[in-house]
Amino acid sequence: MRKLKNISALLIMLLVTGSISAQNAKTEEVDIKVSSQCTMCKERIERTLAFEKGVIKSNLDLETHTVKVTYKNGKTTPEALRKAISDVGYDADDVAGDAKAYAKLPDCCKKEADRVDPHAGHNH
Ligand SMILES: [Cu+2]
Repeated sequence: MRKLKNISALLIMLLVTGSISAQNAKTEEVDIKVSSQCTMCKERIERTLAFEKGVIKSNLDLETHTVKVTYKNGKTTPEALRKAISDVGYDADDVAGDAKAYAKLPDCCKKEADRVDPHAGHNH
């Protein structure tokens, strides 16, 4: 009887440590530098990421052009997230934005040099 008790204690310990390490491995956070310009970009990128497999949440800081993404470990990778952002036309770290998608972005979402509006972004 005593032996059985020890075994169940051991099993419980294994279960507890197992679930703790599973929890640690569950989510991951990554900061990705993006070529966002305005709040429309923020919405577009966050929406894109929301539909991406494994993404729990994302928040784009327009001041720092950085999107913080929380994702399920093993369900996606920072590479896949950068690819998803690139697919809608934005640069993501060292991955250049897809040229076709970028061309379709509204003027305000383009980089200053590419804007049609001559009043936008000529500070120099
Ligand atoms: Cu925009």
